[in-house]
Amino acid sequence: LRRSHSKIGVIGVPFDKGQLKGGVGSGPEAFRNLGLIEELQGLGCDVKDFGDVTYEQIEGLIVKNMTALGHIAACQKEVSDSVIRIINEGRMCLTIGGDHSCSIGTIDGHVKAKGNIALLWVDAHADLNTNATSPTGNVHGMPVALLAKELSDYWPYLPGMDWQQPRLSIRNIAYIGLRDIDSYERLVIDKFAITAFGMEDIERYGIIEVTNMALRRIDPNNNLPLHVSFDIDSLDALEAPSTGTPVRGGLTLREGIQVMEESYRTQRLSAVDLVEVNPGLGSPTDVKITLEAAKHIIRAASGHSRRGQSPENVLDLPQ
Ligand code: Z70
Ligand code: MN
Ligand code: MN
Repeated sequence: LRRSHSKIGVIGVPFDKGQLKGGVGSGPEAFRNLGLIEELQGLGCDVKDFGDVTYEQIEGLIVKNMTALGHIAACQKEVSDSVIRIINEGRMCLTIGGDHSCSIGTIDGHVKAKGNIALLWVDAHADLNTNATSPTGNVHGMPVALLAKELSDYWPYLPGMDWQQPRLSIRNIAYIGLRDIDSYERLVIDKFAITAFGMEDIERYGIIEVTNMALRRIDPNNNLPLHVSFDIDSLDALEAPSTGTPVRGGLTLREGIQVMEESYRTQRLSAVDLVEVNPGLGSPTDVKITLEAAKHIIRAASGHSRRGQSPENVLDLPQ
């Protein structure tokens, strides 16, 4: 019944300043070299490549325990503007990172274009630190805290970030795949009762049930545009080794695909981020495995079904 004729707009965000390891900025190039755009077109999608986001850093933005804010502020503003443009063209926005600070921009743009949205954050990490709780000062560990309305009082004024306001309620955010959570992140999850499914919940209920429980919680009326922010380190380190902070005991690729298939089934999947693939880490085989895993996730997000698909407008095989 469903055909993979998604209208998709792709942006690359070759951004690595949200954490300290080089290489994650070459994610977009690696996916393009792998033929990602052509592959999605081959699935029957109407794909428009909006190219890679560029920016000029703002000098002199200093905030305590927040590394490279001048890069974050400038780049994520551009990302947000690109996402608005793509969504307003009626396309699902696929963002290829880059580290996870890219989602500051993608979610900001998505909310500005569509109003309220539901957000699935698929990650080993909660990315829920403020600059006051972060053990590292790395902004890729902070995007959810920047986006959440309930946490706005816990931030100082952030110069350069006036375009970015906390626009999402915690009620519309759910986690899947958590297994490496800082102590203050745990406190915030408990204090605000954030919907958070860790690996133990996936063990108990299975990934399909977990995904649907998460979707029901963040969008009880089944009417919100859905944003899936997929950190490749949600997958087990054996499935996706080329990432900055691999964590064992994670999702299988099959479970990751299933999250995306269930998300696509809502018919409201409106934006997807695929972040934290670092082609500079690990052996060539590690890189290949990681890129291929990510490609399967993206294919599922684009409507590809593992059941396969018979040819269009054809009822019989040729004689
Ligand atoms: C830690 C922090 C993080 C990804 C590591 C780590 C966050 N909680 N996110 N790798 N993708 O620095 O805040
Ligand atoms: Mn992350
Ligand atoms: Mn992560």
